[in-house]
This record gives sequence, structure tokens and C-alpha cells, in this order.
Amino acid sequence: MPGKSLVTKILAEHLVEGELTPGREIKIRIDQTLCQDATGTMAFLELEAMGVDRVRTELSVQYVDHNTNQMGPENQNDHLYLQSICRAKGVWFSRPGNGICHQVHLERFGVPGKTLLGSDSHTPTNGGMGMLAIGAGGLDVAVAMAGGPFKLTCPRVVGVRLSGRLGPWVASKDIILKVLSILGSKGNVGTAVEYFGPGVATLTVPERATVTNMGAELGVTASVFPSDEQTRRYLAAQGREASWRPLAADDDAAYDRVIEIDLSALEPLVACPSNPANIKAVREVAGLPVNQVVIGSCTNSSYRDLALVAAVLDGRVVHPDISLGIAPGSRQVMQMLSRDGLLDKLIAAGARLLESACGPCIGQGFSPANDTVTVRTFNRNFAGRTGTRQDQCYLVSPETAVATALTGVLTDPRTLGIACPSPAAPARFLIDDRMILAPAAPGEAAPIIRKETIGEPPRCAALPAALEGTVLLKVGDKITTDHIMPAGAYLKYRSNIPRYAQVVFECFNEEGKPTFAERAAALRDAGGAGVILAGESYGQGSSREHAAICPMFLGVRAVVAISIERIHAANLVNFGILPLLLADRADYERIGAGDRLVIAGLATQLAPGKAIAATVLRADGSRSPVALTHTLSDEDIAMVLKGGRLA
Ligand code: MIC
Ligand code: SF4
Repeated sequence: MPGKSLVTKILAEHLVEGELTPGREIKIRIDQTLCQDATGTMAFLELEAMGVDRVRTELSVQYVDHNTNQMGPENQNDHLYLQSICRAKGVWFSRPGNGICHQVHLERFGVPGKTLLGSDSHTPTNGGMGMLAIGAGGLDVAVAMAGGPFKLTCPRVVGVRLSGRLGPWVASKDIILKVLSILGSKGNVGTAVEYFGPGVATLTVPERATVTNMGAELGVTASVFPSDEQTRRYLAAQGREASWRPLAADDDAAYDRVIEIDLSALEPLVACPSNPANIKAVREVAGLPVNQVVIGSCTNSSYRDLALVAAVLDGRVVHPDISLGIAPGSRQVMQMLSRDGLLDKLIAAGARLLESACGPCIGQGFSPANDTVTVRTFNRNFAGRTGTRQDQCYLVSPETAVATALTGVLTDPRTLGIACPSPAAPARFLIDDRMILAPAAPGEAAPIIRKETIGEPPRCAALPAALEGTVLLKVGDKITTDHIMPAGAYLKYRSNIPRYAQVVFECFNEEGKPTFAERAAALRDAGGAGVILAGESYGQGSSREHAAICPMFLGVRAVVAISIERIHAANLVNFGILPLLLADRADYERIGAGDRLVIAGLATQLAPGKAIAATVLRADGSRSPVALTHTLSDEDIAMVLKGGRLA
């Protein structure tokens, strides 16, 4: 028997149901959960709808980091609801100002070997300290908070063997950009990535967390590093050495595929517009005029990242063509920068300081000007995510970002002509948890504050015996949840589904024509059902379940695609939308918007592993058969037929 991967070991320790064979459905116990405010409000409304008194996990934490702009009362209404319901339900509450969920969780709560389920796609960040951390929709996280197991496809495990050591000006961001150039951002559903080899020991936990964070962009279930001496040192510096335990794969662990990366041979890389897997060497695009640089997000705003940026900026001033924004990842990072005199260097260099929150990463401010280039240390550059249509967003390491901020053009930092600083990892971080509020003791009074903008989670009717749906929209490959449900200025409507639903597929609306929402609602009100037709990798990116809830609210009952991403497919089922796959890709070309899709005897045709016979009725009166498949289990089928999990 070959040895076990670390992913398999952690899964085995948490297995509740099923068999650890890749591709099989399994259920695992969840030790910790994490929510952020943009998805958390709905998750807690769902928890309430399930009638749960108190969470049953070892630890559940709610963060406020996404909706902190507070343009209008909606954001703070959500914050007050969350703070009060966390107190009532036994959940720790990280107040606005305390930092970005993944960064703070790594600092204060992550524990090697534990499972973490989070209502945010970048939850795998904590895989950097040896957790099995997975992103999911809010409803799945609510179920986990209630003590229910989490259902997933047992992943195949890809091993990434690291050797050598990163050279000057080359960063851990370049490791994950390299992996993205190899594995791409689609076709990795049902996979986990595990890092091993002698190069691992050269990377600190925050550097590892940058790598696992952007595993989300590969579309994999989780990314994991071993827990070793670096992990012990990091936890000790956070005053949490007791949480440490050594963890690694067996020496002869069998991986589905092994990718070799020699860290010494890496160079600065960049993800070009508008996909995180559109990778080039920085030197290939060097010289491109840039107008904005933003450093921050859950990918790259650790103390190490910002200390490096401050050291490079020390005594210099940002180029006249550049506006530089910096959002430290957490209050801990911000306070340490201040204490160590580094904040002063950033301010003196002309950096515009933002609060410790997601901010520009999710289109909340700092949108770039038309036809200009923005260079960011973030993880996603999907078109329009910056808040500017037709944006040109390049993703890089802090090293490349700061070099660019000084020169005004995209710059390979190795050509800067200055020595690369290497800030030492702090022996002791500044520890002050007073911004994390404890829940009330059981029985203690804890009233819930519910202002007028907090709506109910909408319910969905059962699917009809025969589904006859109209294709409302035909879209291409790699449609992200940002295309389906834009965030940015609309984020504040996350607890108001009727309002938020007005902007479903907004980027596909054409001027002077009815919007997608208007067309879908008209069909729904006439008793019809909507269908979305998509290409490969539908639903990439964010875990936002609103990309299922809002279309469901508008009467969409099926998504028919060549392939659908993991979190989004689960969200569709949770909200009563059938995720169906085209057995023959050629049918994608044959079906068009306005065609009708008929599935007779839905309940009898839907069975695990069985194809579905459907008919397409075209606008010109012709009809043809189409074979559909799916990956639904018996449990999923029962649930989706009833109208989703809440039903
Ligand atoms: C993102 O990075 O896209 C988000 C915003 O953090 C989302 C969550 C959301 O849409 O609220 C994610 O990654 O899941
Ligand atoms: Fe926040 Fe951006 Fe990270 Fe999402 S990717 S959690 S928006 S910082």
C-alpha cells in the first residue's frame, strides 16, 4: 500500500460517511466555521430558518470585512444583526476594523489538522498552516454550524513538490501564479493540491497562505501545506504554540499527479487581464504604463508583505502617474506597522491608506479610470470586478507592485537596481484580541437586532413534474459569479434579495432592451421557468450563494452547462435550481436563447449516474433530442425536487 497524502489523513480523521476513494461522495465533520459579512447575514438568516439555538462546532467565527463602506444604512444594519445574532448563537464576532477574515483566522484561530468550512471561496487560505480549509455557500456553512456534516466529492490529490529557495525579488505569489499557469483556472473540480518537498521549509506560514489562498483560483477544493517547524514558530509568535501539531504526508505518499517547482528558478510573474490564470513573466510586459497600484487583500497584506513594501518605499516617493493604495490585512498588521515606524514610511511615500478590509478587491472604492492599467496584489482580476467596466487589472506580488509604484510602469523588481529587503518574521506578533467579541453564555439574554433592510431568505417552490423552461440567456466559458451577481456598489443589497435580484447578469444587459431581470421576472410571473445555458466552468470564483438565490428568485429552475464549478453547483442545488450538464458538447452550439427545454417525468428520470432525455423546441418550430447528465446524489435529487434545502 502506498503512503497517504496529508489531505487523505485529515479527511480520514474527519470522515463521517462514505469511502475515501477519489470521485466518491463523502461527508466530513467540520471543526471550525468562518463567515464574512457579505455572505454571513444570509447564512445566519438561514440558521434561524432552520431553528438552531446555538452552534455545535468547536469554534465558529463571524468577521466583518467586506461591506465596510457604509454608503447608506444597509451595511451597518447587517453588522448590528450579525453582532447580536453571534452573541445569541455562540459565535465569536470579529468587529469591523479588525481585519480580513482569512488573515485574522490565520493569526488568531487556525489549528493544524482541523477542518474549517467558510462562506467565502478563499477559506483555503488557512491550508497554509495545515488545516483542511474549504469554501462553501452560506447555507452549507449554516448546516455545519448546526453540527451537520459537510458533503463533498472525495478529491484526487495533486502534489506540488517544491525544491530550492526563492531568489531576491521573487515571492510566494510567484509560486501560485506558476501553479496557475500549469493547472489553469478551469477543469480542476474535485481536486485538492498538496505542497511537499524540501522547498516547503524555506517558506513562512504567511508566505504559504498566499499560495493556498489563490488555490481558489484553480477551482480546487482545498490546498494544504504540512505543519512543521515553520508552523510551530508562527503559532508560537502568535502566542498559540499549544495549537501546534506536526503533520505531513507519508514519504511514499501516492499523488494523482506530481508537479515539480524549483523555487530558485522562478521569476516574477503576472496574471494579465482578465483571468488569474492568464500568466506571463513580468519582464514580458514590463514597461506597460500604469496608473494605479493597490497592495492588500487576503492574498498579500501580511506584516511581511507590507514591511517589505515599506522598506522599498523608505525615503522615496510614489511616481507622479501612480495612485498607490494600501490596505493592511488586519488590525494586528496595521498596529505593528505603526509601532515599528513602517506606517510612517508608507505615508511619507505618498501611499493612500485604506482600512483593514477587502475594499478595492471587491470593487468597494479605488475603481481605476477608464482605459488605464491597475496593478494589484490581489487574487482575482475578473472583468469589471474593480468597479470599472473594461478594466485592465494585473495581479502581481508585493515586490512587483511596489517596484511599479516607484517607476510608473509595470516593472520587474529585479531591474530596480536596489537591494531586495528581507524583513525578518516577527518573533512575537502584537496580540490584542479585544476586537473579537465572545458569545453570550447559554441562557444569558442576547436580543437580536433586526433593522428594516434585513429580509427573509426566499423559499423556492418544488420543481414541476415536467420541466418546460425557456433559455433566457446563453453565455460562454468561465462565467464567474461576478458576472452572475455583481458585487461592488451592489454589495449592500446582500440581505435584500428582491433588490439585489434586479442586477442578475447585469453585465450582459444591452442598452435600450429589457434587462435579464425584467425578462426573467416576466416569464416567472406568466408561470414559466427560466433556463441558463453556459459553456465550461460556469460559476467560477466567489462562493456567494446569491448567484443561485437571486436567479431562483427570478424563476430560473435549471442551469445547463458543459461544466459547473463545485461551490456554485452545490449552491444551485441548495436553492432548488437543477445543475445539468450537456452530454454532447455540440449541443451547446445547437441550443440558443429563446429555445425551450422540456424534461418529461423529471422525478423518474433523475437518478444518480443516469442520463436525462430532454427535448429542445426551437423558435422556428423544429425540435431535437438532447442528452443531459448530472452529478447529483439521491439526497441532492430529493432536495432539489422539493425546491432546495430550506424547503
Ligand atoms: C470574493 O473574493 O469574490 C468574495 C467577495 O470574497 C466572495 C464572497 C462574496 O461574494 O461575498 C468569495 O470569494 O467567496
Ligand atoms: Fe475579501 Fe478580496 Fe479576499 Fe474576497 S478575495 S475575501 S473580497 S480580500
